[in-house]
Amino acid sequence: MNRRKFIKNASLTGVGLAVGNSLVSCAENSSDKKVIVNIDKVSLPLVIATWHVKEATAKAMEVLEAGGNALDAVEQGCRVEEANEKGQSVGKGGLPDRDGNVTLDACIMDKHGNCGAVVYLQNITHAVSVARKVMEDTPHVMLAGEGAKQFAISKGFEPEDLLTEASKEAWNKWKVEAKYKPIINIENHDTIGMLAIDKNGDISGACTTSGLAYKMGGRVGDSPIIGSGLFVDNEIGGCVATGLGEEVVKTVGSFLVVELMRQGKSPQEACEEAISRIVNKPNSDYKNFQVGYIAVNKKGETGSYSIHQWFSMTKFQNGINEQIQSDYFNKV
Ligand code: SD4
Repeated sequence: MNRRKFIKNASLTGVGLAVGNSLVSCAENSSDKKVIVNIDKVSLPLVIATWHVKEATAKAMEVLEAGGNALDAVEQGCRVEEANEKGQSVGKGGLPDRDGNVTLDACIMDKHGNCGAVVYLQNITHAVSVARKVMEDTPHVMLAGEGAKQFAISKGFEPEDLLTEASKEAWNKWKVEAKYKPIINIENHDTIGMLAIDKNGDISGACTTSGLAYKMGGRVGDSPIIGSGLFVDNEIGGCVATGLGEEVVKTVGSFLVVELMRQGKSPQEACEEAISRIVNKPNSDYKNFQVGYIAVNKKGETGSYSIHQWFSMTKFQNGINEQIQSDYFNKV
């Protein structure tokens, strides 16, 4: 059975094991026979993340190299950007909503398909860690607003003011015109979405953001919605999204990418197809917004694609931590 068949066979269940330079996956097929899948040339562990976030991927790789699992790696990696006050789209220092409140969305998903999320979380920097606590310490998947904040405090998270002087100043400038319009993001840093495969071949992912700058109070994007901003299936691969969350939610983007990989598409082909679903809608307004996807499959192949230029992925594998410019749809 070759690798493609392995990915295509939705009935397979199994685990991957990194052996030297190859991944051996033991799985059971529908006739309950044990099959051994040799996946050539995969080099584990590996980490990918949206945008230019080398410090975050370096932190995740440090966890993985020390034998840590992919779940710890993505959480620790995302925390680097949440704590970075200069990043104005995530965690502390995130740009506020139009009323001046910084509200965070985050989620996390593990190799078993367990997941946790927080939406409209205020005053807690490490939203991704609160999401993990929701996953591990509650019978729920998602907590919102004040309930999420009180839960975080009960778990020992310290409340703090997330609106930095720089973000307050940017908000004050925005208020002069107060235009409510999504802006195509061509910055080199944004929402962080991260996927990792650990030495055992297991995949986890996380996503954390302050969402659209100057959004309506109460607005929640794709980033904390399992299947939209993030999806992981440990048999197949994972995907995370960035950009205008409303458009990602409408196409359940990350789930779509993983399902396309299940059907045999490479991560690159799957990301391209998911973008084509958005831009080829009748009357799509895609010229006015950005969406980007990154994906990894069980084989350790990666892909990224966006509607517009300037999206990038950071990838750490084989000792190389590099920023890779994404290919994109709108070339005219
Ligand atoms: C959202 N997807 O809240 C996030 C924001 C983002 O690039 O990724 N911006 O819609």
